[in-house]
Amino acid sequence: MAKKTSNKNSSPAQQENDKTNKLESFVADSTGQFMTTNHGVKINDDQNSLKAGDRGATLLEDFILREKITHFDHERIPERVVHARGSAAHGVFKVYDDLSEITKAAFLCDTSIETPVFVRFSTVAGSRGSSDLARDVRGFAVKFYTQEGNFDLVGNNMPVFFIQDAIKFPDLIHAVKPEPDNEMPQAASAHDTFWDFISQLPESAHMIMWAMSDRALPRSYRMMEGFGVHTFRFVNAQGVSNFVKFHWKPLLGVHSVAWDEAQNISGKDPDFHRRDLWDAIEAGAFPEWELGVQIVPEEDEFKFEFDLLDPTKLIPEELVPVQRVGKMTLNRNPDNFFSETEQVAFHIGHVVPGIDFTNDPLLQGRLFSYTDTQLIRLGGPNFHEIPINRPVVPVHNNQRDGYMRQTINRGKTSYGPNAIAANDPQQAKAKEGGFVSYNERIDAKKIRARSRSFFDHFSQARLFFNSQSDPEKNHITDALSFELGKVKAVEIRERMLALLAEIDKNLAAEVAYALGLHIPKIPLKELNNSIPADGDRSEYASTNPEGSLAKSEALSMAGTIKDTIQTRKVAILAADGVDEKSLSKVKDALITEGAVVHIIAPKLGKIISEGNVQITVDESFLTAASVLYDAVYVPGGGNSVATLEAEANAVHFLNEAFKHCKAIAADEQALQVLESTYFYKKLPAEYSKETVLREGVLVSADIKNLASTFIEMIGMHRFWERENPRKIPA
Ligand code: HDD
Repeated sequence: MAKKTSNKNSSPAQQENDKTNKLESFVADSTGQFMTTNHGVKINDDQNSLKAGDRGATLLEDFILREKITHFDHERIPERVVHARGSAAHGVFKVYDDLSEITKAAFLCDTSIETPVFVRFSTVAGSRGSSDLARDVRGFAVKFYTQEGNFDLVGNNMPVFFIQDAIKFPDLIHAVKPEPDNEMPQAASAHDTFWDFISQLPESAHMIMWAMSDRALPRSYRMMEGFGVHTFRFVNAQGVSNFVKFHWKPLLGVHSVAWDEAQNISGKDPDFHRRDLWDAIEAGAFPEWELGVQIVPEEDEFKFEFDLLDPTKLIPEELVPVQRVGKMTLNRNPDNFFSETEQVAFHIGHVVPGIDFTNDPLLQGRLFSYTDTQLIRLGGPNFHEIPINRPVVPVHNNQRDGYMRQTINRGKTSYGPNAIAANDPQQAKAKEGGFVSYNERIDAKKIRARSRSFFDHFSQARLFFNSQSDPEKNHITDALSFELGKVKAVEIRERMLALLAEIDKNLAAEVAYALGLHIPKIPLKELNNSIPADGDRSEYASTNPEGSLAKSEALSMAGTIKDTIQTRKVAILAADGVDEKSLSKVKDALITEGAVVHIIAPKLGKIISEGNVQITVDESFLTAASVLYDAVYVPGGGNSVATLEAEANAVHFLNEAFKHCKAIAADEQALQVLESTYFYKKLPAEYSKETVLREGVLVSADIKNLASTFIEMIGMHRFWERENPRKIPA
């Protein structure tokens, strides 16, 4: 007999809130249920179609077959034109203090309100099935289900953008997407059309620095910053407006992987970021970010060297500090990828009273694009009725009909004014929560143009580059050398070199060296080909002022949070005959600090320790790869060490971990395994704690101290400094 079961997953990671409770009425769980048709008729045979005789033709009458195949034939919807590849989670947001002085948005004014959120992270260029580890910008879109309606903060993990005007967005995306004749390459900007476009668009210089930096290769979605990019407005109850830039600051710090590693992960586990987010939430290690705001009073609009409306500029934190005003915690995985993650519809125009727009021309164009794209993607104007998109407050919009309408609106009137229904639904006064647009004064001629205040294309690109640590700078040089190295047309490479020379002569020279080219001298006015037909080239020339700020610490990842190993993945390499104490002491210490530890052995099943203890193996060398871990430990035990030393996969594991600058530790008894690697002889002869913390390789007989130093090392994430001086083949 079919039995009714609760459709709530019993995992401790499941957390309820207003939104998830509302979603519950749409959830179906087939546990213990009979199979039915779409119309509720119980199905007796789902294995065979209805035929005229045993071997006969299938009958048109078979409604069960027809219904099943028809639904299957219609299962796909268009993927997002950008940000197609993504993953999402539910959570909550809470403000720390009452912000009513600067905004009347209720969810930011009351510290007792817990606002449900749904957050989707994504890459931009790749299609739905592409690798998580592409070198790309990451989307960071947050839907706040507030008591005043939905507010969507649709941002990226980089604070600026490639273009200044939305009219160039289709060009940018056409250039970066696979080339139209052969649909190659997938999820990669390293091809001619992208750099052809970029090389003629100096306004992209700043964003290119970010996109070529380690920010484009996050270790985890949980270790990325997020940015609203545009300057928005906060408006308080008195109608006073302040400009605001939104930030998300991850509590695990901002960390990345190496490019070679990213390429390997794309093969070993293309779902790496998706899995990482899912696993952390399932394990109860809930990802957290603080919401930050930079506030600029209206009267300071023109006090900066750049235009606040220009989306290729950030406000350095040295000029306007980021105030941390609240915390977001992701605490529940979706029940169904398609229904939630795929069907969620974000829109920069979803704002609530207290939050408003500015005239940033990129923002203004986005205000059109997002609804428009949902119409084609989700199939009609009722996409707001899809469960994940519904606000937690009632909707009374006087709209009717359209494909897939779900709401059954009662009554005769869907217009206003109406007398029949006493003008219901009523308009809300501002004090009743009605949205009133900010009363910005506009006094201007209609003109198709770019403001001169948008023409400094290089000073912040240089500020970003100069703010990077040496390893970060090297990574930018390598990334550009790789990307432009994949470009076939020499003139595109040369134009890029000229652009790079405007940012930093050394950077341009190093990339030129890698490309075997010289930097051409192209005057600033020749660099920009993004000019109207009647435009005068000189008038569209970029400016390149020095910029008064030499460096901004916040732009580098070097100074990020490095004192936690929460959720870091550590591999312990072992075989039969391992010293169980050496293994367990380190393993337990790591787990106590919140790390995830896997024992990797030549084969799956159990290994037997020196002292005859059975130890469960998590992965074999066949299924695991060093690129999927943050650190490696090799415990002692004579036979285990001898096996690992002779096991090419174990030695490769260590070599690769070293190449990618990860923390490596070994019990002194396991020294000979390390001696079989390429890197061991490259380490400095004199070794001290300082050397360990610089080089990230530790060998010790004192397991207790080894464990605590190893934890310190893993917290540092990567030892980028050793990357170039100690290059090894792996
Ligand atoms: Fe966009 C999706 C972020 C400029 C047009 N965008 C999309 C997503 C993110 C961003 C995170 C994925 C949302 C999700 O997970 O469903 N987009 C940005 C940022 C931009 C930006 C930070 C610049 C500051 N976008 C931008 C412009 C346009 C668009 C200038 C068009 C004129 N974006 C879209 C879109 C998408 C989209 C075509 C595709 C799928 C969707 O909207 O829902 O409308």
